Amino acid sequence: FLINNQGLESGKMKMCNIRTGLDKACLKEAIIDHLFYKQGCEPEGASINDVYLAVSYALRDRLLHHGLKTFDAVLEDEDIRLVSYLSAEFLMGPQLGANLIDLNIFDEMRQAVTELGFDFKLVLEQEEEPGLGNGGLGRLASCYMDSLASLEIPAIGYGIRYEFGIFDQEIKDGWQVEITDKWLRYGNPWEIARPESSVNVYFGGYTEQYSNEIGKVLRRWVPSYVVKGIPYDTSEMGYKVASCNFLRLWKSEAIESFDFSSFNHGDYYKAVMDKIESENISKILYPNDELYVGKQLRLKQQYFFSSCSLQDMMRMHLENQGKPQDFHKKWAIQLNDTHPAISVAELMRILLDECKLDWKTAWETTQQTFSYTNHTLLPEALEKWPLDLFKALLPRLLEIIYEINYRFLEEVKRRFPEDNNILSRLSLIEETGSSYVRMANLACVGSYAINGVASLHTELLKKNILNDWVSMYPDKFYNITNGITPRRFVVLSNPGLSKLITKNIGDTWPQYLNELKKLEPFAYDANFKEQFRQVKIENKRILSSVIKDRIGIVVNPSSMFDVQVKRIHEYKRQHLNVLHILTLYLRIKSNPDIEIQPRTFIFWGKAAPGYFMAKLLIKLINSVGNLVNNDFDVRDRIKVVFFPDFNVKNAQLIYPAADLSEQISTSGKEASGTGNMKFALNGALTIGTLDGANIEIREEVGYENFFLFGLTASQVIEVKQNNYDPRFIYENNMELNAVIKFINSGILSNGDRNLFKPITDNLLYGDPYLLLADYPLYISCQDIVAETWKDKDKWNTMAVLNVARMGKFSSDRSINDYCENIWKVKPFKLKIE
Ligand code: OAK
Repeated sequence: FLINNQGLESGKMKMCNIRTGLDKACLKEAIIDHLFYKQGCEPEGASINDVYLAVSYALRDRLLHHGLKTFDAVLEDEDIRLVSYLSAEFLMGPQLGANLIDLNIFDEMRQAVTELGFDFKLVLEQEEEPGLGNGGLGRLASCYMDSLASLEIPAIGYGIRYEFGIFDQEIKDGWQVEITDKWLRYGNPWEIARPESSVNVYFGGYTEQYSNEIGKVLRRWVPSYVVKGIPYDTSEMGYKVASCNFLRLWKSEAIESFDFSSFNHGDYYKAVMDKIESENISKILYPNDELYVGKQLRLKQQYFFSSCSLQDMMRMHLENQGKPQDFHKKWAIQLNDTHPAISVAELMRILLDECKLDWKTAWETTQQTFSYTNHTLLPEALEKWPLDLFKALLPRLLEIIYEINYRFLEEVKRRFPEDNNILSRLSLIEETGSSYVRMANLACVGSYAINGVASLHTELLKKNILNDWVSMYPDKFYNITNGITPRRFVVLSNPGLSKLITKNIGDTWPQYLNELKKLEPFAYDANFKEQFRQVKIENKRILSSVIKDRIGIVVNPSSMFDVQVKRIHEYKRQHLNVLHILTLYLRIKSNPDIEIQPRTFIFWGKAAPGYFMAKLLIKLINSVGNLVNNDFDVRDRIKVVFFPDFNVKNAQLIYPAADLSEQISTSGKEASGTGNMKFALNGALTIGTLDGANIEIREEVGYENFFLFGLTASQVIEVKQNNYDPRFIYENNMELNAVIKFINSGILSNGDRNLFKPITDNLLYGDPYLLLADYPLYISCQDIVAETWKDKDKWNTMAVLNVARMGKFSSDRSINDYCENIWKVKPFKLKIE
């Protein structure tokens, strides 16, 4: 089949391939065909959803050709090692636009749809995105899938096909309300179910000893129930290349639609309950971001998708005449945090119990298969499963973990005969009163490589939570700084900027993001800067009109858009931003004619449903908005907007429209951040602490093009060790004092002086995230921001330099790092004749 962009040559009749043709005429035919045969309607009677589905099916046909060819070739070739990215979350975002960009037929499709009489923008908006992730970790997984495909690295992403993804957020009376995310309700045209590749996953029961044919004593698992995993595949096309990977997500089902034995015995209820219990496993994504909640269902989810995925990989490997002990030569498995870490024990189970390898061989194979990425420095995010729960659910796995632990601790003893404490710290089992299985330890012992996601993060991991592992395995550690895909986060979401860049430096920058360096001279070119400014203002107008339509607040597109979008979390310090807003507000109140640079403060983000403080913070932001936006004295100079429902679709609107990016976490808490990269790449300037990838962004864009404030990670530790007293700061800083008192004055809360006390008390008595320590530095830095904003020419120069110097943060660079240093895999260039 053909992969080209040739339109019909005028005057010549050319048959078009309705499944693969990429020109406008073929696309039109394909859409009409799908409208008729899939949706059962003629174009005249089609709803916008019919059109969206028909367009998507037409596109899926084209992707499938690439995908099937790729995997036919790579599975058979014994020299090719594939990457398997195991992740409990993939925050994919809308598929249609991204796939059109990858296939390089965005304009052709737009014309085809328009000529058929439909509104292309509405068609794009029709898509309900799969929100199968919470935030950073899940979105990173999807950026990496995009880069793997674009770099032609054969790969499969494995995860869970949650029926309900991350909740939709509504705001009622200033409070967050969670609504079930029914993303599948109108069908998902991108996936293909493959029931013939289903696998069984076992749970419960007990283990026992038995003798095999030659009298060897072995152990086996006698489980008490079984669940079926059905794979659903979504193509993951590379940008302007022929090869195509896929994402394989597992849905859980009961093994029989009815338990007939219970049914025949009259236990109808139990029969139906078993079915429901099995299907519950892939029902819902846990909405907690960096907060571990030890729920049994969550452990079931983790084991379910790990086991399904490993069985699937092993099946493909054996079908292609691979030997079990060579599994690692075919598959490099990346563990996206500890959620799939149970895979280490599961691969051992498969190699020992099913493939009948001896322990030593099985362990060598396992240890050469896995690598592990850590994504957090928060102790409360570290997963450890209560031993009893683990044993009841996965008795054979626990037995294997005990054996791994026994052998490992023997090795530790040999290495550190003098040090008794190191044994208990490195043990896979925690025994502090209650006993737990430590998932990070399992991941560390079972992997040949361990990495953090930004330089500072890796350093802190090595210094603190994984320090003993460094003593044990110094060569296992790597840093791989995160990245983002420029295809989705510039080409698709910021067409104005993309065109401007392409016009000046050519069109290869989305593949080779370092080429943006060629923009540097334009930072001093008045003509270019004027066009750059126009692109930004147009993006701000678009966002302003969306804000007006959705929440009814009118904002001024020429004010500075000061944006903080990310999960709501105390360590991310949305409340520090609020303290600044109230500082400005009180300055205005005490002198209404004071000069204030007009600013629109935009917040966007979800709070975990059980996280009280985060939810109260949302209420605080909305209360401040209510006050400030309607205060006569403010005269629209500052506006505060809390935009509900942060997801990828909305994110694509916001990054291109931001002037100032708030990256203000307490130093040493944010592992990397990736929103910081999306903003800077779209020409926003950053106000930020020396935390996560901010440090590297600042190094790249230049210190003079970054607004830095705050304590460093080591100062944070020092301050805490030296009896930090937030009240002292409160009592000695007049502006801060007034702001805190104002929050509790009742003015923000209909006279209720207690509503926000949990927030202010937390700041005054403890302040674990050091907001008050950083407050004076933050406020002076914000004053510098405002001063700089006055000089628009200077601001634009800084913004252009930010764009020009962000090449390092392409996820292609991150994936190349993984390929070269960790996975040792090479591209496979699919040729399509
Ligand atoms: C979520 C659950 C458990 C552990 C970590 C996370 C998570 O989302 N971490 C985030 O990962 C991103 C991708 O590496 C980082 O950019 C964020 O800093 C980190 O908070």
